[in-house]
Amino acid sequence: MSLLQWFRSRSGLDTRAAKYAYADDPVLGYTSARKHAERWVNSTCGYCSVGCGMQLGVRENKVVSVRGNPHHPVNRGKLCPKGLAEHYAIEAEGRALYPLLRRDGALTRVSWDDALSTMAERFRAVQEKHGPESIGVISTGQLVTEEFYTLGKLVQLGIGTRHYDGNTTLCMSTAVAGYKRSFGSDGPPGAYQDLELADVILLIGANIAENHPILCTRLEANKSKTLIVVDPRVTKTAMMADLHLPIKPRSDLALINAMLRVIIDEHLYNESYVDAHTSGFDELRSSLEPYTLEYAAGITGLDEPLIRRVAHLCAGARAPFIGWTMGVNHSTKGTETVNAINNLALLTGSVGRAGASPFSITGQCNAMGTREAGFSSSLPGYRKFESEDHRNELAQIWNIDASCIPAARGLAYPDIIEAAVAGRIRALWIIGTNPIVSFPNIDVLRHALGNLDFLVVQDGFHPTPTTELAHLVLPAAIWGEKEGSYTNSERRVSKVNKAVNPPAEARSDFDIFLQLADKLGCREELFPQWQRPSDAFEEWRRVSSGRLCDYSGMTYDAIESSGGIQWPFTATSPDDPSSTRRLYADGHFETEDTRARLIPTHWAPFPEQPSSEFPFVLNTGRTVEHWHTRTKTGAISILQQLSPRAWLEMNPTDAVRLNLKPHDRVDIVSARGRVNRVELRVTEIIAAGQVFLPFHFAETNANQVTQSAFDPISREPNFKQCAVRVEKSPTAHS
Ligand SMILES: Nc1nc2c(c(=O)[nH]1)N[C@H]1C(S)=C(S)[C@@H](COP(=O)(O)OP(=O)(O)OC[C@H]3O[C@@H](n4cnc5c(=O)[nH]c(N)nc54)[C@H](O)[C@@H]3O)O[C@H]1N2
Ligand SMILES: Nc1nc2c(c(=O)[nH]1)N[C@H]1C(S)=C(S)[C@@H](COP(=O)(O)OP(=O)(O)OC[C@H]3O[C@@H](n4cnc5c(=O)[nH]c(N)nc54)[C@H](O)[C@@H]3O)O[C@H]1N2
Ligand code: SF4
Ligand SMILES: [Mo]
Repeated sequence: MSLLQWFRSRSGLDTRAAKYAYADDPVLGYTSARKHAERWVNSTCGYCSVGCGMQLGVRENKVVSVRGNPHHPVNRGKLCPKGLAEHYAIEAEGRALYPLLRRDGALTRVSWDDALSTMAERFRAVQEKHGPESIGVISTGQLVTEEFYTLGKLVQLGIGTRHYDGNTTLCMSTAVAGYKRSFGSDGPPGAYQDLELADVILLIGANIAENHPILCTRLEANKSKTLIVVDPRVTKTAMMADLHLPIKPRSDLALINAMLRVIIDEHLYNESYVDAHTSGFDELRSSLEPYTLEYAAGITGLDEPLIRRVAHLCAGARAPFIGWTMGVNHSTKGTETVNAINNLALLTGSVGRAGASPFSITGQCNAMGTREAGFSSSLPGYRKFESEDHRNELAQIWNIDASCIPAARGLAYPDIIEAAVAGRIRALWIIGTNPIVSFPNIDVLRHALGNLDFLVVQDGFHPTPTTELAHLVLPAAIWGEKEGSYTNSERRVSKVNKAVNPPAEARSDFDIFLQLADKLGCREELFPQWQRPSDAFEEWRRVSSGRLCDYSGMTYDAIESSGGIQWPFTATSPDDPSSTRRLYADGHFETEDTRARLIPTHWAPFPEQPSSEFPFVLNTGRTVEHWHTRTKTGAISILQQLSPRAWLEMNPTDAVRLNLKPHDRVDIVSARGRVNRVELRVTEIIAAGQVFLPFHFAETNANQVTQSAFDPISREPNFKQCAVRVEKSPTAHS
């Protein structure tokens, strides 16, 4: 489908009318000869983790169009609306063009040399005064793997602080923690093909129709599946389901535990698999004692026979696929819920078989890359900080003393922010994330950033709500302007290529990292003779060799020619590079005894229950047209026109009670703050007692009201529930 056809399907205009209506539009003015490409550059989409292969059409050093790569194994030529419009981000207004240093209160243009010398001097001065660990670094899931690998070494070994984390802790850290506890290592075991091969697909808190649209086409292709969607809202994905379970917020753990109990009590589990490949069955069984159908029905709001039916469907399936995303991860009970999902997969012997997998659908284009290579929550190659052997291995490859490598991970993202509030973190470097929109309970973050001696923000756009607060802004090249690789949700490594030069003085993150290393005097030791991302890739291949995420058999050429290669892929991997690979197919896991762990988990009510003062549960999330904090999609006119402002979904019964009408402007108020003048949508998509607000819009920022509550294991925020009231906005301003 072309972007124009897609727009027509949303706008109700026929193609000719749409073309006419937008003939003068700089984005939709399609027929212009300027849009005919002179050459096409293969690359991978830079938005979501599906990892679609695409080709960028270049004319006169501008990217004038994009199209799906018909030979790419992920998307076979298809792209979603964001992908189809991605090239507009490159030329969008608001790109960061020059390094800017705050002088007398104002951000002032400086040379790169000045910018990076100042950064190195200020960081060293802060460290001298307050200790080496008074520096924090927060990165992203949106750089290329080569950049993550370089940044990790630079931060941990060059700057010398452990307090390094990323926006992935707002996103995937729960899945990571859950996989590590159950299977002994991070790494989603399955493959996208499983969506086509499964006979039962259970999606929990994952709205893939909006957020992973091209993955959704695989669901549609599978005509013989039973699709079960667990989501408190009737999302577009729920509308596709055979069974939608409109579960009460954060009651998933009670649902899954009751299913596990049915499966054990009725002896529906795969006894030989459990005996041969798991540990902890007896403890799991006794922990499930309270989870009768009656108890779970009371907590979840679902009927007892329905819960039993879903348990039978999963246990009786030939190949059950269990996928989840933020409806699970964004919770103080997130890690435990992931463990319960893994328990379900293990009891039915459904890990790493064709069609069967407990599969965390990741979010950002390269959240996986930072997990593999990043050196923040693990040592590179999923190695453990605590393991002396692992530290020794790395020290040998890097030719450094093992004592330089930290033996415990540093603070996680929310704890770095708390340390900044407390004055223990004095300088912060933020790369490729926009926390003033995306971090929960934003006033705490504002306070933290206001406390710092020095704040560096490295972004492709300026001004953003976060760059505006910086002492130093470093302008970065973005997707389309740099080279490297991304890993998608199914562990497929795909090539990212440069089509055009970055604007003005913007530089790739890779170049910025190496030049800062120069200023810090550690370039030769850490990055000997490195010039290009391929130098980092070559070292990373060696570092990953022998690990679960083994890249040793990959080369840039092989990745390019096959469209993408799933790890593990060694030099002796016998099969075709583009073929499908799964983890743990032999039932051997990454634990010490090779058995997967069945882990007891316990449901508890979510923090901040509704009260008479704040009677609604606020749910927050996404829409298909926008990407996160909208630095990119907000500047793309077609996407912005389709979804120009935030809205609040409210059930008709609540709207009647509050005397509110569709399109009224409402304020959303929590114990922490207020979001003003959001358009009301009265809709049965949302259940009574709950409201939903997208978090994309800085001007009506959902995180003004969300809470500082974090999963004790993964440190991920509880973004999906907090207590609010809804008031009609004062008419004086309308
Ligand atoms: N268009 C678009 N696509 C994106 C992104 C984007 O910004 N825009 N971002 C990417 C990223 S980084 C991510 S992480 C993914 C996120 O992808 P998703 O996780 O699909 O996105 P969300 O809308 O945050 O949340 C998913 C669903 O969780 C449900 N939910 C809320 N509370 C509960 C609960 O208690 N239980 C259950 N079972 N469900 C609940 C919500 O109602 C929502 O429908 O999307 C990726 N793709
Ligand atoms: N209430 C609520 N809050 C949420 C969520 C929710 O569901 N509800 N979801 C959470 C989740 S899952 C996520 S992943 C986060 C996302 O939150 P953020 O990471 O803050 O969102 P982005 O808008 O993707 O920010 C990426 C930034 O990097 C810049 N950028 C893009 N490409 C490059 C590059 O190549 N180099 C550099 N240096 N910069 C670049 C962009 O301009 C942008 O400013 O939000 C979280 N916050
Ligand atoms: S589904 Fe994701 S990766 Fe594919 S085109 Fe859309 S945003 Fe890009
Ligand atoms: Mo995310």
